[in-house]
Amino acid sequence: MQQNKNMSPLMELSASTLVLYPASKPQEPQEEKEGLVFDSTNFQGDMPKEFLWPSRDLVNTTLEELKEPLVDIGNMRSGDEGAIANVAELVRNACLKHGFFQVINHGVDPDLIDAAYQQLDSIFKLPIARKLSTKRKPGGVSGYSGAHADRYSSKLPWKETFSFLHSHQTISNSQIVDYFESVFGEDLKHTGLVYQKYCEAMKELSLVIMELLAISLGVDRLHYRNFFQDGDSIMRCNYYPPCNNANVTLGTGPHTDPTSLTILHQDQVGGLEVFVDNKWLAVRPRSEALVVNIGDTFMALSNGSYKSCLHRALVNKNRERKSLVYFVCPREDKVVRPPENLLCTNNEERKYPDFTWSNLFEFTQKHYRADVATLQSFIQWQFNDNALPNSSA
Ligand SMILES: O=C(O)CCC(=O)C(=O)O
Repeated sequence: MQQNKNMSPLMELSASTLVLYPASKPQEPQEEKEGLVFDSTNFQGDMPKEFLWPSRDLVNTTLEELKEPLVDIGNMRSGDEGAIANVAELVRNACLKHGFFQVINHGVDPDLIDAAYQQLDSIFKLPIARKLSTKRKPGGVSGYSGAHADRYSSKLPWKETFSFLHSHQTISNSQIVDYFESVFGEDLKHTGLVYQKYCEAMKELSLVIMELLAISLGVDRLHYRNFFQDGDSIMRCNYYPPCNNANVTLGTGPHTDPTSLTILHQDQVGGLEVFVDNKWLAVRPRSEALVVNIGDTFMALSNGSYKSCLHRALVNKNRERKSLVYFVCPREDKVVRPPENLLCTNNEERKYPDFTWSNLFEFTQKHYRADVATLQSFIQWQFNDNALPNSSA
């Protein structure tokens, strides 16, 4: 892959983050592992070594909360340009610093959010064999994963996940219902229907957030909306069982999201934390709000000015925890590059070369466990001529 002559050397990570979190090296694709089956009720005695995390990752939360802005996104519907400029400024400041904010008045029906939580039980309370029959294939997006034990053999996250694709291009309004029926049969058709509606609502909201991000960056208001209009997003349901040894493990280890934008709802248990100013800060659960954060791909689309920040999720000794996560992604073959007028207005050099989401996704699924340096490692790996054959524009 040729380096763009207008591009500066790879962006530096902040020194303090690097000290705590050195990047790992890209690996050859791993064979699918059999081995451990995650049934949390069997692991409440001595913690199996696979779930132990190094002390640097377990560094205690400071009990301080992140001071992320609460953004009234209802203003985007009001047409009040002054109010829109004010919320865009809040978003800009948060994204320049750590990339996290919460949105309120988002227009997603609270009953739909409740229903999405209820349906989590329909999946995760199934017998283990039934869940394993829908197991995510190596390198794939959709299906069940128990502690990612089929991919990794150490630092396993204390959680179960169920993920599925939400393609924005598909005209059919039953793609998720169809997926649920195909893996679970008729029983979970209603569950599929709930997530179908939930994903449609997330897609609509994400496009409004894209407009707000464009305004906040001073680029054409529709630029990112148009870019993501035909995206291939991913929905993930996270279930964190209670854990007797909550102090030696993590529900989700420290990572940045390789995707573009994440829209998350967490239940009232709490546990999401963000690494800012060299400390772990808690994101306060707010039932009426959705947590939004910038991922690596949007960081590239903003030419590095908006931050994709390290975060993790703790587990709880006594209470199960659930979260609903919608990862907004571009269409897989779209070329990721910042808008020209962003570069011209700021007279900036390119911080990252062109890439496609499909290549970055494949890198994270086959060669690299997402951490603080995923994007830098991916770009280095592409420079070393490991571009995958489908990297067409
Ligand atoms: O459950 C949470 O609060 C965080 C989940 C997360 O970061 C992820 O699924 O990538």
